[in-house]
Amino acid sequence: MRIKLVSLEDGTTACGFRKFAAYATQLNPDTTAHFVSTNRWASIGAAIRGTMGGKPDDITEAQVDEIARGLTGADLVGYSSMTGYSELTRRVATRLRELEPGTYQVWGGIHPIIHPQDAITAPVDAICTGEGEFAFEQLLGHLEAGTDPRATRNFWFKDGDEVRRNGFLPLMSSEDMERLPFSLYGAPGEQVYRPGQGFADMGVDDYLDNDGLSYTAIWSIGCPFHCTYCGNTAFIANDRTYKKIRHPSARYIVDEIKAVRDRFGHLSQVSFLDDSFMAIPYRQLEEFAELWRAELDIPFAVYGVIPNYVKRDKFDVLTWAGMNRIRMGVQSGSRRILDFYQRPSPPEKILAAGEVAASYAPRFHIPPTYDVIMDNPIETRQDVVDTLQLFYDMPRPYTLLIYSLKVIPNTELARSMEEQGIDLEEIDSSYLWIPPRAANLLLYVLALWRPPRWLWQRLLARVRASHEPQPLYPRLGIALRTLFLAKRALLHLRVMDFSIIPGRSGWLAWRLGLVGLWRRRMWKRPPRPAPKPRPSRGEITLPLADAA
Ligand code: B12
Ligand code: SF4
Repeated sequence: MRIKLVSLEDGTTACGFRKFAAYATQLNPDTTAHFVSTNRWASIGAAIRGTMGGKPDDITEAQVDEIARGLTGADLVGYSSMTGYSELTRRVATRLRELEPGTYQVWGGIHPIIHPQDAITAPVDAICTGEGEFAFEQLLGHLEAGTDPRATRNFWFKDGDEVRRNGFLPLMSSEDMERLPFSLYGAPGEQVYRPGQGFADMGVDDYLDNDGLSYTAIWSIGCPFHCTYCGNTAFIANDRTYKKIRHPSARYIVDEIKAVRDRFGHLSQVSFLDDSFMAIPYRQLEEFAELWRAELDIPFAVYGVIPNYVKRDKFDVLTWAGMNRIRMGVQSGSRRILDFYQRPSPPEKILAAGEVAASYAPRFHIPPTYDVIMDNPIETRQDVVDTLQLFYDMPRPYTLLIYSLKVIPNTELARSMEEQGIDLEEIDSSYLWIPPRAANLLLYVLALWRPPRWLWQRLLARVRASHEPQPLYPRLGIALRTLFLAKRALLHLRVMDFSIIPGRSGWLAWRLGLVGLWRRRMWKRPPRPAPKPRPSRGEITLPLADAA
């Protein structure tokens, strides 16, 4: 069977899609993976303007046609996308249906999991509402045997005018994950869409444009929390065991990265995007650290750090192994808004976690990055001031990733906003744009420099509640963001880290031996922490995630 899989997420990172595609290729070797990705360099201008990259609706009808034509000639086409790319997916599926009405079309990925009621209205035959691997294996078995696939779990099917909503397969266990092939990355036949040219073989430059010298990995899946704005609310509603942290062995993830490095000698840094990496118990992190240091010995960053799980012993052993950066979710400094998001990380926990995180920088780490969500229409002026004050008080150094609230449909936040009569459409449009209001600009100021207290109080006087009409300062916004981005880039370049700097510059530094030289001569790491005594026999060591 000829299968074409396509990730429409405007980038080639697509971790879940790559995992799924590796399994699908193992099942059916005549499978190719396609990526729709615009040039990352183009997004630098957007970042300065305060937008978050290209908008999928900027893709013209001619380009949609070109993408769809590139997907013809297959028996089955499988799409993968998040909600932000759902409209594009719908447009491509519609065009492909016109070009080749007989192609079996399936849509998987985050959007059909979180909002299946919407995804199933696209002109596709089925949507995948859960983990793809084992479900797709069953679906494929039916299609190959010519039997009716419509009872396959983790899928909804079109059945004439009706929709057949099947239940879920059990979530994969850690043992199941251990048996999965490594994510597809740099495999022969990977295709990337180039506007005006259609799909072409992916080359090293495409990987460099998307990931720099870095590789994005996911070791564990799951998060014990349940913040209302997060897709987790939908995953947990589908299966409560999603709260448990599941992951293959440390051996597996280290081997996955070694396999990437064998293919791409330039690989010099890894970013872990697990939802809750630090919730993995200490022993398993220690085992990971030992293998990492012995067999890879390159820097890695940990994203998705939750303040409640910031523990010095874990930081020590991971930093000894090579951790050089963390990214932590703060989201708000207002207790009221944190409660509204049902986020059990109150300001005092955030400050305590910030104390630990900042103490590793700049000696061992690039300053930590904190995520913050602004422009929530239910925030009062005091809530906004509380957020700004938290970052004013936060131990330095740090940098920020500032987001404008985007309400993901079908999450608990979407429901509670609707109950309060908030216009979600209005919030949706602000997601790709961070309005240059006083509060948002003050965050950029804080990421650059802490003003003296007297000046800070005067600046705070300009802050308004998010829903209030207020002046915008677009020119100042551009100036501050330019400085902010330049400072971020410098913090990385100082340690020859090209994980957030796409393109050939990092590759050149690597080719000239500068990356390796810096690592051998300049990279500082703390001594190995003393091994903790092993639990005595009979002691119970179970929890899938450490207690919060
Ligand atoms: C890694 C990650 C990223 C990475 C890589 C993107 C990626 N898709 O891998 C990066 C950093 C680029 C990223 C960016 C963003 N992300 Co993100 N990201 C994640 C994260 C943490 C893990 C994704 C993952 O790998 N999960 C594990 C894998 C195994 O699961 P999976 O992706 O669902 O894949 C499985 C199934 O869906 C299925 N499947 C997938 N494809 C297909 C295809 C077919 C045909 C079939 C049958 C099955 C199938 O099989 C897979 C394996 O079981 C998730 C949170 C989460 N827990 O999922 C957020 C998440 C996906 N991100 C989210 C968001 C909002 C974003 C941003 C918009 C944030 C922002 N404001 O900038 C950007 C979008 C950028 C872009 N260009 O797309 C939201 C999406 C919500 C939604 N409804 O769309 C999530 C759910 C987090 C949240 N807040 O709730 N993200
Ligand atoms: S801690 Fe992060 S991943 Fe976990 S539910 Fe909250 S936002 Fe989602």
